Amino acid sequence: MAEKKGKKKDPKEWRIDIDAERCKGCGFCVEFCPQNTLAMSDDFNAKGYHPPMVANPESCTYCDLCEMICPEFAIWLSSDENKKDVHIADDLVRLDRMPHIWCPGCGIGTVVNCFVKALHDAEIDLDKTQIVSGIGCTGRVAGYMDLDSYHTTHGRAIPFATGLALGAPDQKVVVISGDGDLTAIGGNHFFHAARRNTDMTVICVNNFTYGMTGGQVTPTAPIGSIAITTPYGAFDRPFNIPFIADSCGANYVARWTTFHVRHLQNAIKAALQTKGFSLVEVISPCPTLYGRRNKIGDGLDMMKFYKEKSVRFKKDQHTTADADIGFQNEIMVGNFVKRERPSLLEAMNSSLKNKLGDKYVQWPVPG
Ligand SMILES: Cc1ncc(C[n+]2csc(CCOP(=O)(O)OP(=O)(O)O)c2C)c(N)n1
Ligand code: SF4
Ligand code: SF4
Ligand SMILES: [Mg+2]
Repeated sequence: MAEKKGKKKDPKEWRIDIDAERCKGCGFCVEFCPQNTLAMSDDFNAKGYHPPMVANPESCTYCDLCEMICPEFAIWLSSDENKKDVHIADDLVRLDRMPHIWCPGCGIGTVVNCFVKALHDAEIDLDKTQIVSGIGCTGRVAGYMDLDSYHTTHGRAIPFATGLALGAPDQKVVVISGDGDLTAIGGNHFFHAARRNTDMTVICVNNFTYGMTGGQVTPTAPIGSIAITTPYGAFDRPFNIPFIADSCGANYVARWTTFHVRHLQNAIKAALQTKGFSLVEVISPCPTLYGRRNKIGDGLDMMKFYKEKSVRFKKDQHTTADADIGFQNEIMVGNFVKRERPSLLEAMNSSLKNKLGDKYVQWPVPG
């Protein structure tokens, strides 16, 4: 049974388990533990990283933030009494395929944790949930999920998902892919899925770069960003993804960073529970190709940067047009839009019913 939020768990029952060999030493768990329970150990694992250790067990409130933030699925809370002795991602992620391909300090694994938690929270039928990715480092997510999943072609995750959403409206369709995949080669599909309000949740992992192919500039890279293709700094106006989704009429739009694991989990849950098109953008570190070149630093430095630079969206003061991201500048985060525009199938049904009357057989719409 799920623990109540904020309720301190009994330390006699709970403990922190660490798979030291899975750890890539990013330091997220140690840095962001609100109780300073963890410390990096002096030991090395077989890969040469320092894993964390439980330095101060009495201080732990068993909040599970370390479990959520660890991109390697290497630390989790266990309890014999509550029959929990596995990682939160154990039932939906193929942990037998770990270590994954993502670099130390990459945020994609953290997004997967938030996604898994949200899938459980949303209480959707996981046997009727379809995960679609394009190509890229983020595109690998589909292959690591232990659900019906599709690793499609670059830029074509949304059209593939559109086919699923129209042909099998009883399924919950989720796209998880990168900023290059969804807004460069796949940008056209993104606009139209949002405009038509096609029933799908899109999670866009925005690391401002083409990670998988060596760090070329993407349409979201802030002006001034150094990439292998913009050695003197990007000069094209970048896309503001929430603004685009909002302008196209998406029913749900949010942006968080990988530092904001709880907000991200809740935003993905809300997106999954929204009919029509929902979009969650996640600003996520690519330390290897963006952080290093742009002198922000490693994954941990990038997470601290997000913590320091994030500003909250306020409905009475801001619109999504204010959510542009400037180079090394503030990042506006929040749940920006919730509206109830008819979905594509609802609009089609009502339009054709209107014209054709009883001759028209209603297409099933997601319940
Ligand atoms: C049609 C096509 N064009 C180009 C590529 C090469 N390619 C593979 S992944 C990728 C970019 C990935 O960037 P993004 O979607 O941002 O994902 P990330 O790796 O950053 O997570 C590119 C250009 C390809 N596989 N197919
Ligand atoms: S967050 Fe995970 S990978 Fe990073 S130091 Fe902690 S256990 Fe290791
Ligand atoms: S290249 Fe960047 S996006 Fe790809 S796994 Fe490494 S850190 Fe992550
Ligand atoms: Mg990218």
